[in-house]
Amino acid sequence: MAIMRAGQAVIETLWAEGVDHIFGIVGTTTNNIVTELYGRKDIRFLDTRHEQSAALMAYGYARASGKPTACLTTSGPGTINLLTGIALAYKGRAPVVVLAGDTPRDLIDRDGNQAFDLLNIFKPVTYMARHVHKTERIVDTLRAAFRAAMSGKRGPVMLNIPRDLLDHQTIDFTPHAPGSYRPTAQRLRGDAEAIQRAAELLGQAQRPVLLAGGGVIDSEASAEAVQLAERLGMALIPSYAHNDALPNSHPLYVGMPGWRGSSESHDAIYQADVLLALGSRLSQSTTAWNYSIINPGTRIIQVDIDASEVGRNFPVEVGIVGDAKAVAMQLLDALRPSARNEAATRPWRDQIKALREKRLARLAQEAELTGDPMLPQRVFPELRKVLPRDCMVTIDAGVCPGMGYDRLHFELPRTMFNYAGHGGLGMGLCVGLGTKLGRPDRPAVSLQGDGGFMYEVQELNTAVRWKIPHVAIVLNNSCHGSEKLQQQRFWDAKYVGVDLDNPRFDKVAEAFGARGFHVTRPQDIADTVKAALAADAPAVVEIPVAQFFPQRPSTPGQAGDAH
Ligand SMILES: Cc1ncc(C[n+]2csc(CCOP(=O)(O)OP(=O)(O)O)c2C)c(N)n1
Ligand SMILES: [Mg+2]
Repeated sequence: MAIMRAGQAVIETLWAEGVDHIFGIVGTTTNNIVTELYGRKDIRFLDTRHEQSAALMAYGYARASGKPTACLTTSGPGTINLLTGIALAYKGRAPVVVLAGDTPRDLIDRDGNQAFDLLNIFKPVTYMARHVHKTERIVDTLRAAFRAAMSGKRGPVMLNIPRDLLDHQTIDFTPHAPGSYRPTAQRLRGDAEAIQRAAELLGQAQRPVLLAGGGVIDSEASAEAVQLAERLGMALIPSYAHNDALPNSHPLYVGMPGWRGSSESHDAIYQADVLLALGSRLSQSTTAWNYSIINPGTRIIQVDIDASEVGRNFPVEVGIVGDAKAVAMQLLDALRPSARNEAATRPWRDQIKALREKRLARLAQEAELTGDPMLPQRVFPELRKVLPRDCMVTIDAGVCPGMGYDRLHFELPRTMFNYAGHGGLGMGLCVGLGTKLGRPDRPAVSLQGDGGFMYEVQELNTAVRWKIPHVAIVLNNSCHGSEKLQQQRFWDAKYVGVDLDNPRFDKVAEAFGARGFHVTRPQDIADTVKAALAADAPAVVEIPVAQFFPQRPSTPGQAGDAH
């Protein structure tokens, strides 16, 4: 036990959780915490130029590192500005702890300056939103917040702390390791009987598919997923935007399904007699929530850490509540006696191989595309050449960045990041910067359109001040392309609100003190991106691309057709 300033106790509690970055912007209500970081190197206040950016960076940090992180913002608008990024953390299951400094208690509920009902604003996008009422309760409420953020399905939480509880107050602080107030070993095993039934079903399957969801990434189950697939001859398919759950170079890997996914993966899923959805909620983006991708005759085994997701979107043959890795290991054990031999799985393995090769050939053909400005598809064969194996890639909303879902290859978990069913345009740059802070040992790029890039362009200043080596690749078609294409196809080309007039992004980067690159020829993309990565500094690579191109027919009501 030690008597210390209340703000210092907050920092020590965060530090015990391994938090080494706190994202935000200062305000009078939070100086009582932020000044405690004076002179500290082990835990830093990463000051952004907008609170939305702070929340987006925290999201990228938490997803890339697998660790919890924190935002610190002032009362009213300072905290409200976090909302979009916290909503992303909610959808993307990222443990971000929001500390909101509030007005003093005797000013609350009197319509005072910067006073809002923040709890009710944040409740729908957090797992826990709470007021602290007493100085002595700050530390245990903060520990409860970490418990909510880190247990089971992970996600953001929010604490509202009236400033008078912290200003020049002291606390009798006792340090505790996180394991003493929340479960830190979370290997929830599946029910033994359900595992047995699942193993029997898989053991007899003729055309099994393993659909690896976000739970495979969170529980680090990629190796077990691959072992299962190899044992049974299953097609390896990630759920939407979780391509990094599986090594894409594996011979059983087909491709990603869903709205921006590969038709070959749809072929494999539709043919499946048994689908093992491992750590997947069978989301709208992955499955369209109809039987256009999943065959009504397919028998589904669904594994999820959250019981409320099991059987929620599709009827299941076997539902298993459990940690993806633990359940995959149980299945491997249970399968041992009944595993099918190589010869029995050969015909399906051959089909998987053919589908895989078809997709790779389709993608390779795009290297032949011509046009000036180049078609956005033409960028991707070049990116595949140059992005390092461990490179973290953040994909923003927009039609051109979205081409990356099918076209980029991923090998390692926690290398692919996106808007995670939140759908917010403009997250690319800041989430990308956050990933680099969370995993400084890996290269980081973001992929965005001109529309998305301008949402958060001021954070180039943060990247320069904090020396964050990150490459923002901007596919510039001078329009909100995704919407322009919609207006062209479905609204008689009545263009409203879609055409953009941009500055040169490489020049903008230079004005901020970052490195700027501008590439117009496909053959120069690889070298330029390589140079930008080698610069070891914040960099922007602008690539002008065409507005229009032939599109795949889309079915009304297909997955993700809202944007
Ligand atoms: C916050 C938010 N506002 C608006 C949208 C709708 N929206 C989706 S994509 C898009 C255009 C994106 O333009 P750009 O970033 O240039 O990418 P492009 O489609 O041109 O490749 C818009 C406006 C959205 N998804 N999120
Ligand atoms: Mg655009």
